[in-house]
Order: sequence, then C-alpha cells, then structure tokens
Amino acid sequence: MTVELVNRILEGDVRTAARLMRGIEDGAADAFGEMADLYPHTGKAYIVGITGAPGGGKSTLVDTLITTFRQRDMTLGVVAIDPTSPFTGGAILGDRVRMQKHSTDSGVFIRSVATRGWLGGLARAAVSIIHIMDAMGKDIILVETVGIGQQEVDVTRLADTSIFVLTPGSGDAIQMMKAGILEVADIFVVNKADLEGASRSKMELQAMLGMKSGACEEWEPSVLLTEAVNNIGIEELVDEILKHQAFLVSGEGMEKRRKERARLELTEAIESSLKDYIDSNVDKAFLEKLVDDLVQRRTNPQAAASQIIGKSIKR
Ligand SMILES: Nc1nc2c(ncn2[C@@H]2O[C@H](COP(=O)(O)OP(=O)(O)OP(=O)(O)O)[C@@H](O)[C@H]2O)c(=O)[nH]1
Ligand SMILES: [Mg+2]
Repeated sequence: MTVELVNRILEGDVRTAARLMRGIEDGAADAFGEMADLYPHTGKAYIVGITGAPGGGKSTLVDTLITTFRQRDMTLGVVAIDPTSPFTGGAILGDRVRMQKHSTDSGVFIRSVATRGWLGGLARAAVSIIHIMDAMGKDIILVETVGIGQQEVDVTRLADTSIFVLTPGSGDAIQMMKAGILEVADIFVVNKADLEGASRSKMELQAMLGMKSGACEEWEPSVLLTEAVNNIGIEELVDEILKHQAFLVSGEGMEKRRKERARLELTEAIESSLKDYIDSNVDKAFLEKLVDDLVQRRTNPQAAASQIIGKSIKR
C-alpha cells in the first residue's frame, strides 16, 4: 500500500518526507503504519547528538558542521529538538535565518521539532524523524537538543557520538558532572573560545575527566575549543567525530550502541502500546473503582496496576 511512499522517501523526496514527519508529530494513525514499512530501510546513518546549555552556540556550531561535512561530500539531516526553550523562545526563527543558506542544497535536510520536554511520545516523534532522514540516505544526522540535565543523558542513548557544548566560565561543567554527563559524552566542546577563560575551562574540564577511571581500551573523550561564529576549530571537530566513528566501528562499540538504541525503542514501544491498549480497552468504571480504592487505601498503586495489566493480558 505504501510502497510508493517508501520509494519516494528512499529517493530522498523532501515533500513526501516532510508530510510523513508532520503526520508523526500530529500522531496520525497511518503515519505509524508508514513508519513500519520504512523501518527496514533505516540503520545506515551516523547519528551525532549536540547538547548543552541554552545559548551556548549549538545551532551556530551545527551550521558550520553542515558546511564542513558538505565540503567532505557527506549528506546531512539535522533535527533541532525543543528549539523553543523557555530561555530562548523564538530561537527557531534565528536558526531558520542562519540555516537558510543550506536550504537550496539537496544534500541537507533540516527539521525543527517544536516540542517542550522529552517524554514518551515526543521522543518517539524525534526518533521517527531521525529514521526518515536515515531512510532518505543522509550520511550524518545531527540532533540538537537544549539542556544539561538528566534528560540529555537519555538523549545520548540515541546518538552514536554525543557532543556536549559549554562556554567559558559558565559553570556548565559542574552542572554536567552533577547530571552524570561527563560519563556519557564522547566529545566536549568549549565554544565561544574567543571569550575570556576558554583555556581555563578546558583545563578544568580535562581535570574533571581525568578523575574518572576508564579501562584503556575505552574511548577517551577530548575537549576541543571552537569559535562557531568565526568558523574556528570546526575542521578539528569534524575530524574528532570521524575519529570516534572509526573507534566505534573498529571495536564492539558500534554494535553496543545500536543494540542500546534498539532496546530503548522497544521499551518505549512497549510502554506506549500498553498505555494505548489500556486507554482504549480497560473498563472506565473498573478504573474509577481502583482510583477510589487507592484514595481509601484499600489497595496500593502497584497492586492496582497489576490488576489492570493482568486483566488486559487475560482478554
Ligand atoms: N562570542 C561568540 N558568540 C557565539 C559563538 N558561537 C555562537 N555565538 C553566539 O551565541 C548566541 C547563541 O547562539 P546559538 O547558536 O543560537 O546558540 P544555541 O546553543 O543554539 O541556543 P539555543 O538553541 O537557544 O539553546 C548567538 O548570538 C551566536 O551568535 C562564538 O564562538 N563566540
Ligand atoms: Mg539552538
């Protein structure tokens, strides 16, 4: 039924891809069926996550990365998640203007997902968009997210290479350490290196990274200095990304990451399917009775959930 649609996306047709992405974001039922047909054609792209505090220069960096990867004859998909953060509302417009120069390049597909937060369905939409770009044959998919908290640690599970961007003297490194980001990032970038304190920030970060004890066959994350606005340090960053890719491919790293991602997607699919099933199949009166029982402390949430799940599975 959707062979034609799949073929059009495999050929890189932007309109068809954009329509499917909209369908996914709107939760259209047929869009999920179409994703199922597309799934066998995904898994080839290399996914790079770029995360950091608001205003650190991530989008500017993405823009320069696009140019540099293009110069090296690689095609790109770019997904900006949550560009309308409460801190920098409207940044999406700035991103559009900035990225406009790539809009006539058929080797680049840019998409913003205007969502707040990173929960269940939202993650699913972002993952689907990544899959669509992957099926379109993009070599590299850059995923920009905002924040330096626990959510970003989760986001890294989607990426092959995770880049964390910080700025000189911002105290971001301390936040990152608290959130456990130091353990999961593959490359650190101190952007705005034209500002004072860049090399000190780099040294501090290196010292913090030195504290973590890793086996010697593990990847050692590096700290790079960039000036995205001045296009400085970008070649080195691309080199480092490709170096990390080569590292993953040469060992078991790549397979591990892809397995982790598949596991994440499966868990999400189970959770959302179960939720959908319960929403549409569990008797509302029964649900209300359980709620009352909880209020009266005649049961507990765990036991009530087991009752619902048990009931659903028996049907
Ligand atoms: N001084 C200096 N400013 C920079 C540099 N890179 C980016 N900026 C500026 O920092 C501001 C924020 O840049 P963005 O690229 O929008 O930052 P972002 O991290 O994508 O921001 P959000 O997506 O809103 O979190 C802009 O005014 C940029 O021009 C740099 O290397 N040096
Ligand atoms: Mg941005």
